[in-house]
Amino acid sequence: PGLEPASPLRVNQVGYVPGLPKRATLATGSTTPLAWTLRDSAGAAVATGQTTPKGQDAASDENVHVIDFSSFDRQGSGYTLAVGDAVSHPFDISTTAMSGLRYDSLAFFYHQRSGTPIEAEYVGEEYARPAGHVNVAPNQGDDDVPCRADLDCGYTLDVRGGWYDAGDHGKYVVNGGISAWQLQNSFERAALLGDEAALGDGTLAIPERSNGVPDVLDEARWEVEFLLSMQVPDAQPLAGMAHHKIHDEQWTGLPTLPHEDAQPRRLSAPSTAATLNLAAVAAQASRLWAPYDAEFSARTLAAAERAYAAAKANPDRIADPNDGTGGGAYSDPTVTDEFYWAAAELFATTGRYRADVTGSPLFGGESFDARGFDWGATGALGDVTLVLVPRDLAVDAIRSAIVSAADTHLATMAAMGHPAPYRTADGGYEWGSNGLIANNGMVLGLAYDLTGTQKYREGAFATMDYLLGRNPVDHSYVSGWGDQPVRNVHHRHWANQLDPSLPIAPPGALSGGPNSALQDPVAQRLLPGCAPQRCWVDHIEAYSLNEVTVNWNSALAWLSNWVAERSVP
Ligand code: 9MR
Repeated sequence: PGLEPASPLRVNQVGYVPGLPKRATLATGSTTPLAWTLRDSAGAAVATGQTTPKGQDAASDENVHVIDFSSFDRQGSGYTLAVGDAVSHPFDISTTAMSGLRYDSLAFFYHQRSGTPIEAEYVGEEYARPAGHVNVAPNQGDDDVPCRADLDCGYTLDVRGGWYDAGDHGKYVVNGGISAWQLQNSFERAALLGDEAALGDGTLAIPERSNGVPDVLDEARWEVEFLLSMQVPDAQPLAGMAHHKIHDEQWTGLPTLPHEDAQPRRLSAPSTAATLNLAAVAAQASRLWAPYDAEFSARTLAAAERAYAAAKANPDRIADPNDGTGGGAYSDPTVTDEFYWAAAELFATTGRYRADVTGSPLFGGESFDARGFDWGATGALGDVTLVLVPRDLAVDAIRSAIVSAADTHLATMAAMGHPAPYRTADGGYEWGSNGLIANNGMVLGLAYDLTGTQKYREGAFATMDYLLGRNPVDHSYVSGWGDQPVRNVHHRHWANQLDPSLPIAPPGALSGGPNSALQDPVAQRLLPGCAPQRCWVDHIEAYSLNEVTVNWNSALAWLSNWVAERSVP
């Protein structure tokens, strides 16, 4: 598994869009231009040209050429490119090639729901499963969860619901929070600048699909309700803070479906980062839910304000970086960014908290850099909200920062054989590189939203090209999408590689992607010495480079919604 032959000729295996650049990459020993042919599904040559040699490419450690067939715009499916003996995977040229991806990538979140049965009616028989962690043996249930023994907090919490983070069954406030934020932001952006109806009621296969509320908000609410439940009750020390996470005492093996998990589950200590994350996401939920559910809108705002005040009173409670047994640590030593993000969301919702926004050292677009944002770097999320939501605040510097970050990403991409908007200082790729890439694709998309300048639109689509197959491992990193998609993601249910009676990943799940630090034994065994963009294998046990998580899928969902909308200029 994972060692499928990689074609030296790499394309977006899903499709290209008329009027936009159409580029592929060829790895070859040749240093002079080569002839390429584009064929239609019947095998007839429909366009020809010459490759452009780009020389040695550091990210892939290959000598590469670019094939540019941008001028060919005839819509169709089953196109292939060929150079000599090298043939690409088939692909479409169509304004709707990638349209359905937003719904598959959002479906991921329903699959990950905890505390509820996953019904065949929404996911098909193959992916249906009983409710997890509802106190039915061997589960102990998330309805009455105590703190870790070393905390002795003296109360239990009912923290049913939420999404499982990833291939494991942990629920982590900082990561679930940013993911809910990104789904909510996708809707908010569409409502303010684009096509809100595309994410409206009836667009997703979920139980709430005809309740009069946009489905993407319903899906995010499944997590927001969980976040609220993680708050320390009144009259307790640290009231209003949020517990950092809840997960199993020990790691479980693969496969283990949620309802089969027999491990005791425990709350970790409250943290400042988790508390501010809750404040930010609940404040954002409050303004988005105002037209649909006044009670929930008020409840989320009250929780957000309570959390924000508690974080101010407890500004340096950092989650234990070594607490990685039975669940991920998700420790974040710097919370300046979380303070800024929470203040920005509270300001956008209420008009108050202005001084906390403008007084932050991050105000003015200081959060944008070449790496981008993730669960530990959240300042940019506040900036995105401040530029989108109309308020009486000068945001020119933030807009400029977004646009100049997009320029940095375009410059990075221009120098790469397989362009991706992500670079680390030492040229390596880190755990979750595909999530960072998709988030920087979001920055490119926003730069286009703000300026209308084509190069940013092209950059966002090129980001999708990389994720969907124009990469050195010749795979689409999105399950079910493309001719050679990832299948064996690290997941305790989608474990077909280990148990043929279980399914592979359902369509729309994004693999974590190349990780040159090789942080698991399978990666270390199979990939020694790999070039950064080649440090990937489609193996279920390679968790440091082939896991799925809510935060990477929320980035994919945001970008695929944007791409679907912007496929027509
Ligand atoms: O996405 C997280 C990544 O940034 C960290 O480097 C890595 C190691 O701490 O953990 C990743 O998150 C994992 C989490 O700890 C547990 N659930 C699965 C997550 C994705 O692999």
